[in-house]
This record gives sequence, C-alpha cells and structure tokens, in this order.
Amino acid sequence: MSMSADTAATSLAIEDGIAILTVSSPPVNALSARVRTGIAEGMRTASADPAAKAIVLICEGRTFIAGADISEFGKPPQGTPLAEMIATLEGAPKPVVAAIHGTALGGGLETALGAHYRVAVPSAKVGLPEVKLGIIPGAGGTQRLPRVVGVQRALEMITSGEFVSAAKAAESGLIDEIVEEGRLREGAVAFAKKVVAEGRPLKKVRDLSDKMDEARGKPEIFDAFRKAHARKFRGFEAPEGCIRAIEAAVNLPFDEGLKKEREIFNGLISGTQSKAQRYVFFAEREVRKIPDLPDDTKTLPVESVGIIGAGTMGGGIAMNFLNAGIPVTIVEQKQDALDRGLGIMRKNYEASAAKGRMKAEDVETRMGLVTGSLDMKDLGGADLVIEAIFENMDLKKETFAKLDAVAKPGAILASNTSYLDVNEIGAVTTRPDHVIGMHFFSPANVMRLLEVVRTDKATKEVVATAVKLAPKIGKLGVLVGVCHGFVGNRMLAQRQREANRLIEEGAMPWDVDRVLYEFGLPMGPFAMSDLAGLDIGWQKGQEATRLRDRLCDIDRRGQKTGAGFYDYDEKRKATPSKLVEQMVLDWSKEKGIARRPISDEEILQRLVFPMINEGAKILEEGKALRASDIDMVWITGYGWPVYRGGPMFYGDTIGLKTVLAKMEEWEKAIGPEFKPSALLRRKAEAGEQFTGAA
Ligand code: TC6
Repeated sequence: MSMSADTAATSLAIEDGIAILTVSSPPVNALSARVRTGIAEGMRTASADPAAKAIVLICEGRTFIAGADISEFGKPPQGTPLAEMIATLEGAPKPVVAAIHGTALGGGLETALGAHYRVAVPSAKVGLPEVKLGIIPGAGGTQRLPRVVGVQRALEMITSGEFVSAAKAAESGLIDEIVEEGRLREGAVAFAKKVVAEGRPLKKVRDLSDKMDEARGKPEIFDAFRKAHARKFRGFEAPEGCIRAIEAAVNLPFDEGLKKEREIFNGLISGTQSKAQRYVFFAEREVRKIPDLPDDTKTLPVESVGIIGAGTMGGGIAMNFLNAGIPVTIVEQKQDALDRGLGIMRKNYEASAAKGRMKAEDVETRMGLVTGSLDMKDLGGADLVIEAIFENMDLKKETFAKLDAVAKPGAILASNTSYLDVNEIGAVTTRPDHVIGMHFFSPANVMRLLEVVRTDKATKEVVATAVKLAPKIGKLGVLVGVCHGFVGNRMLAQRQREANRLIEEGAMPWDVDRVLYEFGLPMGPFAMSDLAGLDIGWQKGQEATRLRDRLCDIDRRGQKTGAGFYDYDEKRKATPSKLVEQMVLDWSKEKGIARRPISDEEILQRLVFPMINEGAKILEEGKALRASDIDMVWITGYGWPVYRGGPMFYGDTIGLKTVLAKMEEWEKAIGPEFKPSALLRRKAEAGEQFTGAA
C-alpha cells in the first residue's frame, strides 16, 4: 500500500473509558500484514488496559476495511494471520464495537463479524465479494454470517458478493445500530458506553445458532438454491464452494466449520479460476491508466450530447446518457424512423420499470431529457455528437462534413463505427483534432464495453474526455488505436473465419457452438448469427458465397424466421437441423473438401489461438496499451468468461509455446493467415507471458 513501512497502520487512544483503535492504511485500509498485526497488537493492549471499558474499531480515510490485501494473495504469508487477528476481537474480555463507514468488504466484514457489536453510518455498505475473486470468505465469513442473518440470506449474499446497504444490513441483524452520517466516531463511542452501562453481554457470533436451526440436516435447502441459480453459476467453481461452506456452518460445530471453510478456501485460491478473477480485478483498474494522459489531464465539459441515427445503436447509446442525466438530441432523416427509435427507447424503459429495475416515474424523467429532430442544425449546441448511422465510409464522410459545419467550435465529433478508419473520417472535417471513435457494443444500453478509438490527430483533452466520460455512463472505456475492427472485432474476425472453415472441414455448426458454450461463452458464432439475423450482408438473388447466404435463399434467416443454422420452436429454443446438416455436407462436397472427424480440443484451439495471435499483433502495432486491456475488451464486450481471464491470459495459462507451435503447424498446413506474430514468437521463445499473471 502507499504508506511507508515505518508509519504505523494503526493507533490506539483511550478517551473517557473507551479505547479507540484506528486503522489508517490508504487507499482502502486493506488488511495487509501491517494492518493485521497492528490490529491484533492494539486489541491485546486495549484488552489488558483497565482504563478501557470497551473497544471501538474504526478506520480513517474513505472507508472501513475493504478486505484482505488482494495483492498479497499467492505470496508467502507474513504477520498475524487474519483468523487469529479476528479471534483477538471475538475473544476480547470487554465489548468490541466495529464502526463502519464506506464499505466493509470481505475480510473487512469478517473482521466486523468478529466484533461483539456493529454500528454504521447510513451511507455504509457491507458485503462478502470474495466469490467475485474466485474464492470464498476464508476468515470465518461463511461460518459467522449465517449465524447472524440466517441461512437463506447468507447464501444469497455470499454467492452473489452483493453490497448491502446499512439499512438492509440493520434489518437482517448484521448492523446493531445506525448512527448519524458524518458522526461515526461519536456515535460508536456513545453506543459502546451504552453497552457498558447496560451491562450487555459480549455477543460472540460464533456462539449464536438459533438462525441456523431450520436448515440443520436439510440438504434439500441447499440443493434447491443450487438449482435456482444454476444458470448464473455455470462454469464458476467458487459459488459451489460458498454453498458447501455454509452447509458446513449449519451442520458442524463452529471450529470444525472453520476448518472446512479453510480447506475449501485453500483449494480455490490455488486454482486457475481465482488467479484469473484476481487478475481481472486489477486489469479492470489498469484500463483507466493511460501513460501519456495523467489523471490531471484537462477534460472538456460534456453537458449535452447529440446523436445521429435513431436505430438500434443510436437509441441504445442515447439511453446511456439519459440514465446519467445528460440531455440528448437525436437526429434522424425521416419522421417515422425517429418515432420508431424513440418508441423503442420508451418501451425499453417501460420494460425495465415493469421488472422493478427502475422506478416507474423515472421513465418520464429520462424520456424528458431526449429531443428528437430531423434537422442536423439542432446539434449546434451539443458538446459531443456521436454518429451512429449505417456502416459505409462515403455516407459517414458526408455526414461528418455536414456535422462539422453545424457543430459548435470545440465540440467533439465521435463515430460509432465498428470497423472503419476514423482518421479518414476525421480528415473531411475542419477539426480532425476533435474527432475520435466511440465504439459501443450491442445492446448499447446493456453491454459495458466502450472502445475509445484514438485517432492520430485527436488532442489529449479530447481523448481524456471520452475516457473519463465512460464510467459516468456506466461503461468501461478501453483505449484502442485505429485499425480494421479495432481490438474486439479484429480478433472476432479470426474466430469467425475459423468457425466457418471448421464446418467445411468436418464439424457441424452445433459442435462449434457447444465447444464455445462449454468453454464459458454465452453462445457460439452460429447461434449468435441466428440471433442477429443471417441476412446481414446477404445479397438477395446473387450466388451464395457463404453457407449462410444459402440459408437465406431458402428463407432460413435466423431466429426471426424460426429457422437459421438451427430450427427454433415458439419459445425460440434451438435444435440442430437435419436439413442444415445435409446442406453442410453438400457444401463441403462442392468445395471438394474431404470431411474428417474434428475433436473438441481442435475446435477450441482453432477458434481461440488465432485470436491470441491477433491480440499479439494488436499489441505489437500499439493498437492496445496492454494485454490486460485486450482481455477486458473480451470480458465486457463479448461475454468471455471472467474465470478464464480473457484470451491473452488464457494463452498464458495454456503456455505460449503451445500456442506458437500450433500456429506454425497451421501456417504450414493451411495458410499464411496463421503466421505467428513476432511478439508471440519472442515471448514464447523467452518463456514469457503476455500478462505475467497466469
Ligand atoms: C478477502 O477479503 C478475502 C479474505 C479471506 C482471507 C483469508 N486489496 O476500486 P478502486 C486498490 S478478498 C488490494 O479504484 P473505488 C485498487 O486496486 C477481498 N488493493 O476504488 C485501487 O488501486 P489503484 C475482498 C485494493 O472507490 C485502489 O485500491 N474485498 C483492494 O472505486 C482504489 O480502488 C474486495 O473484493 C484490496 N482489497 O472502490 C473489495 N481494494 O488506485 C475490493 C482496492 O492503484 N475492492 N484496492 O488502481 C473494491 O471493491 C473497491 O476497491 C472499493 C473501492 C469498493 C473498496
């Protein structure tokens, strides 16, 4: 952490009969060795001091303890172990009160659960987010939380890792008293005095059991929970570990339960999933660090936004800004297209409200912030204009030239293009230094990824503005360079090419899809094409150059027509099609390809290794800042499973030598498109990794 080693992480004071043990370890008071040892020592001193009748544990800075120090994981243990430190709280001979502000998370909440009482300010939040790091709470959290909040609530909290508000926590008994905002110290001291004055018992969570009685000897409760969440937990190891640990809490004596928890924790923390998930935690925070744009880089105000195009993308993009309270003017060419676009946005909001995801009155508030127009001149006041029209260079150039003429000086002009050269687009304007790409992913109001495309001429302020805007509209803004398809789609193209080729060589579309689904992606490329519509890029009446065109010719245009690569029933459930199977066989025959059996392993490697190789080229060309940025693109834009850490991290776990060897083999056997990138070769030969984290 950022404090120097000789500064104490904790301090102890006694005021008016109450010991106040303060933790101070910026930025988030994580439980580093120094903090753990400091707390344990402070507890022992305060416990032994007759002048202290009770002990308050409180933190300085923006938050209570935010958890174990994740950067210490995987390193040899030092200082007082966390469980031992927590035992000094629970075993103290006088009342211990945890005083919570900010977030008490993971080991932080486990520490608070070791205290006899917990108070919090209204803005505080608590949670056990370990599951998101691929582990379970390993310092008694799975044993103590169910004793306080009950088994069902503990299952929900621990397997989801959700943050719970102070008010909710108080309802479930996790917080004993809510004290006035901004007066935590005074409130906690007053509470401690009250406990002493009333002679309240030392409430040790380990000794509580009444909230667990109803689940004892009832495995069906846990099975029902597993079943209800099977979809959400698919592929992840940690949720099952959480459930087993809570089951142990219910059925075993406290100390044996703790042992079981530790055993599960140790199994998970040494596994690849946890390594991947911890890597992603830091990768996500790296994204915003841009070497030549320090945090204090000037940004331009974005108080109003213009959008050109009210189609699916334009409407989705607009919603992000409306959600953040930023007014939007959306321009279309024809009234009916504009009405349709605005209508879909409203419908989306109404559906969210019906599902309880937003308040009904907010539908009007948000729609009240959008103005529709048929005249580009109405974009004259916008600080930022995003173009979201058809993917055609001539059309984009024409639009940008017009836009440049009406946009106010200093306004940023962005294109939502997914492939095209944004430098070329910027060149038709008088302000190429204010033109960038802002590439959203469909559905744009849902997907977290935003590729911020840095053009050659864009000023630092312009780029920094887009990067800083991303979190305000709920996005992860990953900086990428101008190249065909940027990071995400450029790598996707590799996968798509191989998917098509694999079905010519011997696999069926559903084999390819199944392999990727089992790998952990939400769906494979053929199911995805059916969902998007096979007629994208189809030229009716012309000879089919792709198998999918042939499907369109017989009106199998995807889910919307009830058939594509798959057959669909009324509930849109997919089944492999006999007809398509025959068409695939015929296609191979016509192309003179002798089909052969292809193993799942080969399918996976052929789909993923070329992506890794392309990622290496992207790094080589400087089109992404870091391998971890590429991984974040795939996790937040394409549903790559977090527990595999992204394609570049995955390459590292497989071993770059293996990836290189396969690329070389295919280069010889299939063609030059498999030529290994120089960076891949260099790293593999040097025994290095892309991420250094696998
Ligand atoms: C656990 O407790 C297991 C226990 C069992 C053990 C046996 N460790 O997110 P921010 C850094 S598992 C180390 O930007 P925010 C972070 O990298 C842990 N470092 O701030 C960043 O550094 P940078 C369970 C940490 O205000 C800086 O602090 N706990 C840790 O948006 C600021 O972070 C969790 O999983 C950490 N635990 O959000 C909680 N936490 O500036 C993880 C943060 O150099 N933390 N850093 O980039 C969070 O969810 C959020 O950080 C937050 C603050 C909500 C606390």
